[in-house]
Amino acid sequence: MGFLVIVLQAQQLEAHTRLTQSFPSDSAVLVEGPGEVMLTFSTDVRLTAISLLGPGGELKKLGPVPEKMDQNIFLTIQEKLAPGDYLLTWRAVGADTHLVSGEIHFSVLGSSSSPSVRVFPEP
Ligand SMILES: [Cu+2]
Repeated sequence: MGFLVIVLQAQQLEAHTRLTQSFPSDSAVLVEGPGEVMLTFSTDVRLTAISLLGPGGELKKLGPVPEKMDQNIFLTIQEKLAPGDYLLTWRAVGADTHLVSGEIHFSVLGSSSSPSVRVFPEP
């Protein structure tokens, strides 16, 4: 494997594909749940996997993964995201056939700005 990688790198002097921009961005705190996910790469990519995990590890439905290679990848989020923490995980094949992957963490705040306080009944 090591030898193969060296040969490919010698022939491929361009930089490897990387994620240059995303919506939501990593560590973003959003007032409302986003309706879409956008990933922008430095070259065309073919997206091979993407998942969005919500609070409690619940998998959220995303729009169809585009089949053709593109530098900008859009997917719709097919349900309203409740307040909480989310993890978007993606994997793609870059134009140089190298695999790239990443994780984006973001949070959705509640529409009410006051923190929710849980009041338990007195024993
Ligand atoms: Cu590469």
